[in-house]
Amino acid sequence: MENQPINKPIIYSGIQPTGIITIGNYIGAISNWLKLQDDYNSIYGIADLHALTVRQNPAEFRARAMSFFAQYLACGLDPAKSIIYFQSHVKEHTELAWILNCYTYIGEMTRMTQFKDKSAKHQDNINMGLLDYPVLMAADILLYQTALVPVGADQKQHLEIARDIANRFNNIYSPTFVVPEGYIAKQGAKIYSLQDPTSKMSKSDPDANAAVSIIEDADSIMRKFKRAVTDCETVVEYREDKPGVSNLLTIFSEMTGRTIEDIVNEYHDKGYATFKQAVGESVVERFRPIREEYNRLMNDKGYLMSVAKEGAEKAQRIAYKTIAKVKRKIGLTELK
Ligand code: AQP
Repeated sequence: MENQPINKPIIYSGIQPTGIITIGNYIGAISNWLKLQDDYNSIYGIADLHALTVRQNPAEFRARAMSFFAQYLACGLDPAKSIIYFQSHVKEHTELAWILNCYTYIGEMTRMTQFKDKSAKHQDNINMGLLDYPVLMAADILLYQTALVPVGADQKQHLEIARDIANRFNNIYSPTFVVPEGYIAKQGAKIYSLQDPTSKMSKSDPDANAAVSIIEDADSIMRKFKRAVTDCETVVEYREDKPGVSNLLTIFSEMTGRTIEDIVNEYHDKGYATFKQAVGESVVERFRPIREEYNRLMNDKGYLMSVAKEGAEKAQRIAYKTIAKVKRKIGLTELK
């Protein structure tokens, strides 16, 4: 990234190290990161601080964060082109989040859909972090003067809040933050659960058949696609009243680069069993090299740590400039 022209706009995105990285995360987020990493100065974080909003087993959490980091690299994120790092390694995230808290209203946070959903799911642990999640996300984005945030459709509301906070701060003081735009792809922005095709594929779904990991073994992938919920018709068509089949068509199209129309033409009357088999195979083939590279990388923890260290150092150099500017603007005393 340091070799790239500094005037390239900045991209920021991340995934929380919870559950598994699903094919939904890949299609909705990571595949776009890969497309964009040549044209932008990209920064991709493991959002480990965000993951603390839900109780984690420390040993499993540490292992999962490293596994996610290896999966980022195995997918093709390139440390020579992009900054790839752990959010918790750059202390400016929490520093800016605290400051931005003072420019965010409680009512804005309590109306967030994700807060409502997660509060319902974790009723025994509705902590301040869960409420504050979007402010930390705003801090992640604004810290790097991000122009573009490639995310899935479910993050649109959080992105809007980040824009509101940036505008509010800029209006009170003077232009300080770049106001970020979202990048939400037209197709694949929301991949649905294989068991309930009206709700999104979630990486912490307690039903193991609902989501597929990008490093899952071939047999398990095939089994899940064979069991995918469809409907009681037999025709393969992309229609609103056929959410299961439509979801499988989107996945198939994303895996192969073929248009949905082309796939429908081929599978329209072939029956669901043949269709599901083909979708499963396309997923297995697409992720086979990623899984192999992931296994190789996980045997080289020294390399993974060196990439993480370099990423954190580069990220911090940018973050430090923003936080210094913010502190100056709001009137905190500088140590000279
Ligand atoms: N189903 C999806 N389709 C398309 N994009 C998706 N994203 C998430 N799910 C889909 C995008 O992936 C990025 C990371 O999001 P996240 O870390 O919030 O993961 P998640 O899968 O959305 O997490 P869950 O399901 O809420 O589980 P927990 O609670 O464990 O984190 C984002 O860009 C998101 O839009």
